[in-house]
Order: sequence, then C-alpha cells, then structure tokens
Amino acid sequence: MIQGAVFLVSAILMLVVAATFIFVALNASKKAVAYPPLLEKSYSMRAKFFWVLSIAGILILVVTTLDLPYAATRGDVPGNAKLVDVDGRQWFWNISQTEFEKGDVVVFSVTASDVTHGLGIYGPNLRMLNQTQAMPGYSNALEVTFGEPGEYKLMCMEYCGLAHHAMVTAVTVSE
Ligand SMILES: [Cu+2]
Repeated sequence: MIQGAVFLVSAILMLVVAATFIFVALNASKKAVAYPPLLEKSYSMRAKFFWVLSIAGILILVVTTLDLPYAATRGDVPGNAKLVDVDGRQWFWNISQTEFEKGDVVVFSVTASDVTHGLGIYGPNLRMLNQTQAMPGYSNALEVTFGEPGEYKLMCMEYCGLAHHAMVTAVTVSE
C-alpha cells in the first residue's frame, strides 16, 4: 500500500522533471537574452535560497534532534526500574531474567563476550522499541518499558559471523 503511494509520487515527480527538461529544450533557441542581467537575477535568487534553506535546515535540525533518545542510554536508572544483564556471544544471548510483568520498566545492561553484537528489542507487534551496541569491555544501558503483555524478541543487530541470523531470543511479559 505505502509502496504504491511512494511509486505514484516518484512517477509524478519524474514526469515533472522530464516535462521541465522538454520545456527548456523546446524554448532554448527561441530568443537570445542578454546574459549579465540574467546572471544578476539568478545570483540574487541564489542568495535568497541560501538563507531560506540555511534557516530551514537549522530549524529542522533543532526540532528533530530534540526527539533523539540519547537520554535513555545515558545510564540514569529510574527508581522503579528492574536491572537486567544481557551478554551477547556467538551466537546467543545470556539474559539474567526473562519473565516480566506488564508495565515493568527495565534497564538492560548490555555487553558482549567475544565480538561486537547489536541488541535490538522488538515488541509483540515486531516493532523495534530500542537498540544499542553490545561491545566487549563496555556496558550500555538500554531502557525499555513493557507496555503490553506478550512476547518481546531480542535480536542481534550487527553482523557477527555465520549464525548471526539465529541470534534471537525472547522474554515474556505477562498481564
Ligand atoms: Cu551477533
């Protein structure tokens, strides 16, 4: 469904670009225009574009940066959180706890014992909730709130060898 819409929008935009090229090509040789005034006009347009795009770019940067979840990986543990150790190895996850209750706030302390892995946590609807790297010698804090009951999957997010794809495990969240 969304692919169809994306295809339609792309096709329309490509047609607009093609039509623009054809329009320019057909009108190119009609009349000669003095160049210096044209140059001046395009320079002034370019200067306006520069400022509009710069200001829009800075605004978009600020607004989108505010939404980044860096605070959740800083390691401050909320008072009611359960601390769970996760250790990634070729090719499985060691977890200190796999049973939770709905509403639990869990801070996973994520590390690895051989090579670098990535831990991604997926909700029962298979949407990713949070993810971090699992690195030998480091602990990354990954906070997840188990908002609904069901099976949450932990998957490796970084290619780590032959059986990388099999590095999947699950935790259960009960009502
Ligand atoms: Cu892995």
